[in-house]
Amino acid sequence: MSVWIGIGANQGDAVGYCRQGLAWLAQHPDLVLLSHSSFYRTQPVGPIKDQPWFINLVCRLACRLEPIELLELLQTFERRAGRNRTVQIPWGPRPLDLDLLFFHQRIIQAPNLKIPHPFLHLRRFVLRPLCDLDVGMPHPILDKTVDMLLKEVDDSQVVELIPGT
Ligand code: PH2
Ligand code: MG
Ligand code: MG
Repeated sequence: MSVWIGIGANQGDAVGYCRQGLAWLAQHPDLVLLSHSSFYRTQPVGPIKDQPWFINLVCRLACRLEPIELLELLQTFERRAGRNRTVQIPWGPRPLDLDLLFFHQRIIQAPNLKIPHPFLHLRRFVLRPLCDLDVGMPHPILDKTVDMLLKEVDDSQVVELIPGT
């Protein structure tokens, strides 16, 4: 039982922004960074294919915040990395993306916050690193473990391990 964040970046020093994102999470007084997956180089998924490949990983936190407070904090970190949502193309390039994937086994369907993340079961770049840390974690809506979801996901999405990360 913990909170899971997906980290992504595909602008500038993407590995550096991901490391910075981890550091900001680790330094926050209401969070404990418990572990993170390896880093992966991943092919863009979604409507915009013509953009740089992403760096993706996931991490696991202990968290004293409510989900909405954590969402606001993640958005603060994204802005600190130079992200400006008002001028950014949805699904397009971004210096740092911090997505709330799971909040324990809670299900939240608010207009501004959906947990589990509504697309995570369709994304190899999320499922592959999740399986590094906990293959047996259940998806609270789909009632399948993350390794079952990884076996079912579209395997044409290229996800390459970056050795040594
Ligand atoms: N994020 C998106 C859209 N497409 N593709 C990859 N490989 N990795 C991402 O993090 C990603 C994406 C929107 O957030
Ligand atoms: Mg996001
Ligand atoms: Mg995202």
